[in-house]
Amino acid sequence: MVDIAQYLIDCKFILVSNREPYEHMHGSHGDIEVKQPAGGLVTALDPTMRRTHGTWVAWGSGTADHEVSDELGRVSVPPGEDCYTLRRVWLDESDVNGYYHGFANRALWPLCHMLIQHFEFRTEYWERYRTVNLRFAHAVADEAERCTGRAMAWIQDYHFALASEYLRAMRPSLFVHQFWHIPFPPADILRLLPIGTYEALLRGMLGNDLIEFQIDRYAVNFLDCVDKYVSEARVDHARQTITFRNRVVSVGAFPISIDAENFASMASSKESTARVATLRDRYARGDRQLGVCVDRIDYTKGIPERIRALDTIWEESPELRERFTFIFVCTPSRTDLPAYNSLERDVIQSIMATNTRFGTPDWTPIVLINENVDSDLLAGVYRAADICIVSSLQDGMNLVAKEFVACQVDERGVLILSRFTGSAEEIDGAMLINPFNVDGFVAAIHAALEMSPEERKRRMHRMRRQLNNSTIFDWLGAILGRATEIMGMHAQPVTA
Ligand code: ADQ
Repeated sequence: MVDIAQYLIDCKFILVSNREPYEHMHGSHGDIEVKQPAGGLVTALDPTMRRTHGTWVAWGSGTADHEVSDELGRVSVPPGEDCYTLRRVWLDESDVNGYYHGFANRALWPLCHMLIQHFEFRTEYWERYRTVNLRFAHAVADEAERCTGRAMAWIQDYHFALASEYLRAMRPSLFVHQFWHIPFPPADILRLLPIGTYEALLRGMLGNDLIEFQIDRYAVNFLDCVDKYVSEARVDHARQTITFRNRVVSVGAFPISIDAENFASMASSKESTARVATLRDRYARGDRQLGVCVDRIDYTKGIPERIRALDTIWEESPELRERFTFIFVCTPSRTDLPAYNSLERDVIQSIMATNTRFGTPDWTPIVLINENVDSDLLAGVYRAADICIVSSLQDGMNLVAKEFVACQVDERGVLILSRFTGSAEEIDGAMLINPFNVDGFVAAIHAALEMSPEERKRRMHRMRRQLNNSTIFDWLGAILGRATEIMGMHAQPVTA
């Protein structure tokens, strides 16, 4: 494993994200519980923060967060170990509605995924987004102020497109970089924001010294947008740099990954092995096969398109009824937004309709697990499956595809993967689909079901090898390596 801390010697590390790594919640007996949200980012960055004793700035969203933090919102974490500082930024209901549910999730999220039928802009959302970005910038500047040596701020995601510009005005010499987890749209889509807003968004992002995207295409889209809409910026497309306000901003592709070893070991545990045997005995005896998919219920993930493809295959090929079962693991997401609620209702109704149409007393075509599942349970389901379908309409990377590959320790499964995911540009060995093309999607499921064990093994083996050479630690090492390299160049005296 790459020792990430090596990049941060003598440099205070300030991480910024919307979600916090530890949430203090009021328990049912008047006590306070600490929750660590599941998810790759926290899992990967928490050990780095522990070792580097940095500061993590995030929205204090827990019901008991106020009680355990000081007057500046600071608290030492992990509780009892006190390795690093969590600096909480407080948001009231209007902030959350405008900044988070509003501009971030109703405007930027659909726009970046090019699903413009969901795009909604309100001036109030934008104003709150600006206010909250400014509040975060103040918190980061204050944290940087506390250290005597160098400091580096690393901002996560589309919630903070403006924070780096504000920070730059407060602390001109602070090194600031940002990882953009979702796609970046082409110029014709970005301009659906009001005139003035999309230029402000781009100028905001140009407050960074380095902007990291998942794949090169998103970086290219960003450079094109800056070229078209920020008249005072000079874009060098070949070098992927932008000269802006006498500074050079670098842009690049840094595909995120997972802790592949950890997933493989969860999938190989004694409990998982027993779970795999039970699942296969129930769903994949003889020539029957088991399919799986795992998602947050989000309109970007192509869930209705997937149900339609399965429905079509059982409709058109009656001989395949009872021959394969699909486990749908989907967790409700962003339930404060109407589009997400109605999608969840539609997904449940269509699964019930498919099950009613084709199910028999002995066979349920789609087994729905509508909840958040522990990752060790997930690892067992991934390992047991013969097929995994990822059918996103657009997706920055998609970690489910990588988790499935990591957990396929028996190398029996086929990955059917949307060509509109970042993963599709990285993983070589999946069956690529266009989820909008019903017949192509159905043909891919047919081909996957019929693929020989040798071919499956060959493809899966290749994908596993690639994944093991490109884990989340390689991703972190590549980003911090590039950031410290640029930081070093900034520190050198300029010679005429
Ligand atoms: P997401 O849109 O959330 O992430 P994805 O990359 O697939 O998409 O990550 C989802 C994570 O949630 C996976 O780790 C998965 O295991 C987990 N998950 C999903 N459903 C679950 C369930 N029912 N129970 C338990 N866990 C579940 C955003 C971008 C992606 C990008 C990531 C990381 O949209 O494109 O890959 O950030 O940068």
